[in-house]
Amino acid sequence: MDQCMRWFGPADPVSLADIRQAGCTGVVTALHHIPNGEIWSAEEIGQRKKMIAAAGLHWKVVESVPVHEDIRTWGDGAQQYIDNYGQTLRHLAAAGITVVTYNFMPVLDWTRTDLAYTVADGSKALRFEKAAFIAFDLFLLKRPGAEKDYEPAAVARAARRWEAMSKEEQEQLQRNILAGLPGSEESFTVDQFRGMLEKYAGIDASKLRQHLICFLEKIIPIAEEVGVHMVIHPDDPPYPVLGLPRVVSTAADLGHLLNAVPSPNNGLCFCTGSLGVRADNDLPAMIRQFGDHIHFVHLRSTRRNEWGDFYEDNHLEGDVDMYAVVRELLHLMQEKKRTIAMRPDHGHQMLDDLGKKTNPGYSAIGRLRGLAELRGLEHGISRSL
Ligand code: CS2
Ligand code: MN
Repeated sequence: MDQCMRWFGPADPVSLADIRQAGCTGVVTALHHIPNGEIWSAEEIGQRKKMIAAAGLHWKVVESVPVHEDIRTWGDGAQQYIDNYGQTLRHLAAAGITVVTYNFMPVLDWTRTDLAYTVADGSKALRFEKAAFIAFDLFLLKRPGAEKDYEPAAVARAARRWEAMSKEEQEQLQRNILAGLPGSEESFTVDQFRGMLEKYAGIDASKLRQHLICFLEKIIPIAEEVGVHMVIHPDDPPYPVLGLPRVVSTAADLGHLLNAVPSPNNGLCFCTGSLGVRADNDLPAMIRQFGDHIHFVHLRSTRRNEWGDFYEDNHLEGDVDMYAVVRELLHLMQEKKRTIAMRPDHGHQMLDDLGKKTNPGYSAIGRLRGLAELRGLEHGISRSL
């Protein structure tokens, strides 16, 4: 696989030189300074590309060209934002950047309740705790009708959890959920967030899916014309949250999306960390089923418990069978004679990074550990194939 790391641009505390020393040949990045919905100009793309090349690296994948909320809700600006999106794809393709990641999660991108969960070895991981999340929904957001979404026992646990939290912990929980994690393009106050939820009032899963398909029907022909692979990142976590529908969570979802707009350019970003949260997602089987559409891979593992909580485990531990996943990917690449860009998706904050201000999930050393382990695994498997 093509070893990459995500880089958040010049303001990232992890430098391009760090990424190169980690053993990467490429970076995954985006023009985060351009407001969501605006066209990425050829000049801006060219400048960024040059900066990366000067560090001895390649810009392999864009993650992400964000999809504006007006496209997801099919609001007034949808057509204009789609036109802009198409123009950005043309500019990227002209610069030779041909894998473009996006997601279709309403309002919130990836979501966690705890950004510094201490694991047994003392490093810090990201965690999603169901009781805390439900408590946020019921007692902080006070979303109308929210109780109906949960079992009575889960509501009772959430109430106990909320009572036990200090005011500061409650505020921290709100920030963790609404302030936006690295890579998500938006952050909200509680009031703004309530306003966003209202925009989704009439949008259920089938409506959202329809909007995704309409978007792809307009964008995929352009992607085909200019030679770009559009790759969708799955929902994280892979189920509806806060009453918002999610349509990229399961094998059935992926199958539906690929069948609705059949094209080799309608592709997937296979994120094992997101999909692996569900026990009913058989990851190696999904790679066999959808392999031709996989053009970018995020490797990460989570560990779930009986309550539906999960935390991000070491890359080779947890619920994802990373050996089986990597073996399946190697089979795919060998059979099709192609290589796929891969990045370790997140890592623990550890060692020297514990004393530094880092982007949650995106500190250097934890990802370096993940990458090193994954490379070793790949090397071992490929030698024995
Ligand atoms: C996250 C997301 O799980 C992840 O990979 O870092 O920000 C992800 O990059 C976006 O949802 C992709 O559009
Ligand atoms: Mn991911």
